[in-house]
Amino acid sequence: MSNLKACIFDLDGVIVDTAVYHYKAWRRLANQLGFDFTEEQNEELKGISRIESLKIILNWGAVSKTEEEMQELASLKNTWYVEMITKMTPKEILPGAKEFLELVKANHYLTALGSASKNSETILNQIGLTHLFDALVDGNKVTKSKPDPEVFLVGAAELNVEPSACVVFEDAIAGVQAAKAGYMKTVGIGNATVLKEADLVVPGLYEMTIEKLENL
Ligand code: B16
Ligand code: MG
Repeated sequence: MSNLKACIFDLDGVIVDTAVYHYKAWRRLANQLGFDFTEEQNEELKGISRIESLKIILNWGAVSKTEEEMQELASLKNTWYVEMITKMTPKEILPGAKEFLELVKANHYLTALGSASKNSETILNQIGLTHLFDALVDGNKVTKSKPDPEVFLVGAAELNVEPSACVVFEDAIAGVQAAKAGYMKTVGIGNATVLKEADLVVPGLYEMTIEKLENL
């Protein structure tokens, strides 16, 4: 018998793919500053907070800005990003995500969101999944970025569950490391070679079952 009581889900890359919108908005900003970056580079920004992402991008363009200018640029990018995510629909839920959330809830597991995004509530409302979460923890509630475990530890605390009774679903290396640092089980969503530190890797939540969960 497994002692797992709760499932904590990352948002971008696990429930929805907002990376495409982040990329469009960051690229628009970079272009305005006179440089460009590739979709491959964009991979490095997954799971990284808004301001940390901006610092990495400015570094790619060899552009230097003051703290105040960086806050303005991050906020400009966010305006463009929000314009796109407020048009999202339930059709954008990744395959199997809604079904797996419903399955774990039907099997009496608690659920939490553990995302770096400050826009997670907007996204969950747009795709109609808010009701499937017992706790929502995102970039508005924590100060330390993944791979720090804070976002997941706050999730466990809000659910009133020991970290060792939680499993985290993550698509980013930094997210898997954060879960490990919090002494939680981890299921990597994506490529097994990239996410080799996870206890189990599946290509998407459509491949997850209660049996796999109990065998972790
Ligand atoms: P925001 P996750 C992360 O979401 C994204 O992967 C990352 O690219 C983004 O910079 C971060 O959220 C912050 O997002 O600008 O909306 O606050 O994967 O942790 O759900
Ligand atoms: Mg992610």
